Amino acid sequence: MGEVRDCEGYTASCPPSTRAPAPASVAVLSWLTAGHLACEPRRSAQPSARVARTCLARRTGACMAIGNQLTELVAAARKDGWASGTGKLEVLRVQAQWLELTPMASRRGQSRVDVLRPVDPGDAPRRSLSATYGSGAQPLHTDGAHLSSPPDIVILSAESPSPVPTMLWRGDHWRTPYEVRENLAHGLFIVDDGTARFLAPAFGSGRYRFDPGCMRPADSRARRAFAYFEEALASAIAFNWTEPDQVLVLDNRAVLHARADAAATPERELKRLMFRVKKVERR
Ligand SMILES: O=C(O)CCC(=O)C(=O)O
Ligand SMILES: [Fe+2]
Repeated sequence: MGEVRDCEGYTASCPPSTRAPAPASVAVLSWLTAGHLACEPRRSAQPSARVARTCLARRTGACMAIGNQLTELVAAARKDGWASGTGKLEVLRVQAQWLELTPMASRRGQSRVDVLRPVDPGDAPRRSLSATYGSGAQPLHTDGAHLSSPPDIVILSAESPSPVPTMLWRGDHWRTPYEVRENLAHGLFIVDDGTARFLAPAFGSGRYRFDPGCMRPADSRARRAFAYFEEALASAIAFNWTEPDQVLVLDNRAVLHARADAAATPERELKRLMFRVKKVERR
């Protein structure tokens, strides 16, 4: 039996007491769900009207809310900063099509699935973190900071467990001391992706933007903001990649992340998807 969620939000791999009747068209959808979807307690009684509306049931005649797992992960990440689960990236990628998420590439002309591996500085793209830090520990950063409109949601996934954690730090800008907020909101950085340059603060339009690979301080407030994020690493929380097919969904507006030192694990590999939320609510 594949692990397919039906419109009630259950997966077929749930314990029998919570298992929904097997849907009629599991085979039709098996390519979508060729992997393990986490069996979590159902949080909402009904999937959103949108999911129900866009349910593939319309085409297959069965009632399946394929947007459900990603809907829950994204909603949790937007509330808590991050959320994790288990599943195949290809499945989430398909599910994203049913949500208000626009996929984007980190650099023009690149695939929308990034493969993140430890690389030596000489092999890394210009202005990337790897160009400066190689396979060593990365500093806290947001993804896509070189873009005028960075991704809102980042999904990281690891097919295999890794002993190297991803460090997570969630900022709470409006509870941050006033002087620090001033540095973050008014210190200006030069953002330089190697082709274009522009000035931007580390916090603006309700989101963080920070990446020492492509941003350097242009004034003293930005230098203090830089130091603030360097110190924040000490209070970051380790997310451990302990199981196959783990996924980590990040609110890239509110959370900075960093890979710990991966020099001893050249085989470490994460895949990444990035999205803009079509309707970003104001914070
Ligand atoms: O490998 C990781 O844990 C994260 C890597 C990362 O954040 C990046 O390359 O931008
Ligand atoms: Fe990153």
